[in-house]
Amino acid sequence: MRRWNLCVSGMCDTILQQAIDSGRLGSIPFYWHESIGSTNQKALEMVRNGLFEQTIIMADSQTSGRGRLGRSWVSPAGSGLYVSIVLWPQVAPEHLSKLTLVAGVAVNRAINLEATIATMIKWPNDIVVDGKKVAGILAESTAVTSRGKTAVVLGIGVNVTTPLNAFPLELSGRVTSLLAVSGKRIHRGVLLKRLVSEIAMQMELFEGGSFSTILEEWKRRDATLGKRLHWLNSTKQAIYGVSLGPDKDGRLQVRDASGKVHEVLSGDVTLAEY
Ligand code: BT5
Repeated sequence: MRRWNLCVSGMCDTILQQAIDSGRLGSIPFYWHESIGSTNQKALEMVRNGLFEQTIIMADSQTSGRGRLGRSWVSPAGSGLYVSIVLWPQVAPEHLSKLTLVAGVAVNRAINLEATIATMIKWPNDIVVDGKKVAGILAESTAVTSRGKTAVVLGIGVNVTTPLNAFPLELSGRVTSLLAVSGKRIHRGVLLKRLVSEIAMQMELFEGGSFSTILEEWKRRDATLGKRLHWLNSTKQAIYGVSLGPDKDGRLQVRDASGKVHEVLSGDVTLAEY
């Protein structure tokens, strides 16, 4: 129990230890890596190599943890949750882009329940507290596999007990951890178990056609509604406006100064003080 910082002051992360030892979290296959490039990369490779069921890949640390748009995810050992969950969503391919929002609600709920802090979601994938990022989501899908199904790898990173001095200087003041905000040392296994059960619940709603119910909850946690922001559109032109929140399909609506409403499909929005 002394490996991978699974015990702190005599309190051990028995859920994580059991998952490591048994190779399962409940009924779901569980793969643990002490150190890995990226759990998402590994999960995608496993799918390409014939994996066909729901699976969890988790690491104590990542050397090339990744975010969206080629960015990186800082993943120091022993303190963060770095996990990829391979899902096989029973939805038409055009709905897959909504999964980031579905996962956002699940991550938000899991954190609220275990850390008892009210997190908000910055479209599309940042979980924030007082404007500081505490968790991020990276959903990546594979081409249709030989079994005719599409896998989605849901990568989730949460700063659980990550010391704030473990982050590079450029992130200082922009990131935080559950410990820093709540004062609670939550075991990663406890958070993971809750996360997996919240994802199962939201996926059931999503696959049952109730995205609107999920979106309602998402909107109650919208960190940018009514705020000024800007982003680069597909022709790299900066568009400035006010966030109207996501539409029924989860695309962000932004109204510019002329009153024109723009639809943000992907990319990044930056909150602006102007
Ligand atoms: C994300 O991307 O927020 C998605 C992060 C997903 C990470 C998980 S960990 C398990 C799985 N395996 C992987 O390889 N990835 C997933 P994005 O919205 O692009 O945000 C990236 C930006 O967040 C960076 O450019 C930094 O500004 C900031 N950042 C990096 N590391 C951070 C951290 N640990 N906590 C908070 N912010 C961070």
